[in-house]
Amino acid sequence: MGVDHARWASYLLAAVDDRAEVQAITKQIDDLTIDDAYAVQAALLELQLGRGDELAGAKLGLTSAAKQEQMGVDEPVYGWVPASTVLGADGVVPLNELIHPRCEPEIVFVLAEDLAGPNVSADDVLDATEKIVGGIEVIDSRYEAFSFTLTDVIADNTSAARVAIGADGIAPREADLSTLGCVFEIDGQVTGTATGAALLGDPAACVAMLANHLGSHGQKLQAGWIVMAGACTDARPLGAGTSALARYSHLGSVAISGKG
Ligand code: OOG
Ligand code: MG
Repeated sequence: MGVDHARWASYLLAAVDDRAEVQAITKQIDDLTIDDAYAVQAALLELQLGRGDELAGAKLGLTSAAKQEQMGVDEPVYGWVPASTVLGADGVVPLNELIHPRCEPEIVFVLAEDLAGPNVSADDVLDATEKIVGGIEVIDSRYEAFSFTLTDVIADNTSAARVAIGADGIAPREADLSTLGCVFEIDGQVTGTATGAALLGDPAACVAMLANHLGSHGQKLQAGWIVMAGACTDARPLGAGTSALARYSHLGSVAISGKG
């Protein structure tokens, strides 16, 4: 019998609703393929949209060595950004809505045009981009101990939970993205530094990969969407009173704080 995608989507949505971690899917069944995992992810998104949410964008994850090593998964993953998960300008993250959140710096593309694979290149991405801004993503795996396999994390919409988007930004070719710098600080202490090249050599190439992945599923990135290229440093716990600050060259700074 095949995997029941709708059932696992409900299972993960219940974890979100209950703010309670659940056992990884692959601890319960041993036949979750990558296609199954994306099908669960799609069913989960359908449930969220059915509740009146809208799609604000898409994301990549596990595009840097820092993240792949931290999570023990060595392949990039793709997920969705529901509009309800975009934080307000104050960057306050109410922790009673989340399970065991972590935060990480993100380079974010704001699209001016649709992008549909196949054969989307990094140059095509820059042509279709309105601006590039700094961000901080809050990830919150629905799984016990924030631990998962590749297919588990895909099914769980790549741990997406919240995102803060910076107010400043640059035009697509205003700065070289591979040398764009990021300093990530928790409570005033530097916890990670990276340049854009940490993201598979080029953040725009990551977005191209996502457009090509969606193209192979008959989908596309849409004008007006935000697209996260993946964290360039490892993620850090976001607790009550924690302040996280991502300082970028060219893109300005983004701050969030955990509210207990
Ligand atoms: C998976 C999500 C990864 C990123 O930027 O690498 C991600 C996880 O680490 O829980 O969003
Ligand atoms: Mg991320």
